[in-house]
Amino acid sequence: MRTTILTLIAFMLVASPAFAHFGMVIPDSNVATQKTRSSNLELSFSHPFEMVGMTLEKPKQFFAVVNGKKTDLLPTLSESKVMNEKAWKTTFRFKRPGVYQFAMEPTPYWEPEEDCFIIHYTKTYVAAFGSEEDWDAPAGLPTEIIPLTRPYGLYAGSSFTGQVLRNGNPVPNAEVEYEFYNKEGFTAPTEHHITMVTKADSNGVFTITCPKAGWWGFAALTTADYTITAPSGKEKPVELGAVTWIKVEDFKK
Ligand SMILES: [Cu+2]
Repeated sequence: MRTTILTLIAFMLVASPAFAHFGMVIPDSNVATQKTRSSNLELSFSHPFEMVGMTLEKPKQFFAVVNGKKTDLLPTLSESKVMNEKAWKTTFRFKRPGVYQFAMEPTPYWEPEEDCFIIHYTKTYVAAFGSEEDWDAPAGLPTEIIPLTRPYGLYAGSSFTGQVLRNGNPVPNAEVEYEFYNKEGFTAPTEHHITMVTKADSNGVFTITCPKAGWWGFAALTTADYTITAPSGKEKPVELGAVTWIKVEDFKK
């Protein structure tokens, strides 16, 4: 009896961090104004609702795209901690108006529990100095979500519609996992409320409603058409994530 309970507890300890992980690129604000001309960005690989961190090795790429121009920000990253695990940070100073996309390509993450590698191409948006330009432009990632809803200036309770692309083509029936960045420590009513799931239609288009003010992450998951050699020497599949983070806000008085 005791052994059974201990086994069960051990299983739960192992199993509990198995909820979805998300690449995360989170700025301290998704709007830059003349008053706040810069933004601090945090890059991590985490379980955002449970606030459990994982290790993010130095990304392969990290860049800003605005008005079709790409700026390499990899050299500006310095190591930091998010949720007690290795993460990265930088400060970006906005010089001209535009909708800036910040995009990260992490190094492949070997996940023994899922017997696969994970690569989450992760991006977010900062609108600088009132810009409304090109918020639906691709960042140029191998897989990404193209917003059909402007991805900033949203209220809590708004819905967000996006299209999942892979190599520039829509991904029919793509599975999209989504989670809330649970900084205030809310408790999920059931385990199903930690990671929620929706499916895209035949054009790769999905809609998700964000019921609470804060950051929401959407991860459209597909399997790569290539494999990577695992530490065991065996070839293993690669989960690709097209991850987008948006912020929704409460009304203010
Ligand atoms: Cu994980």
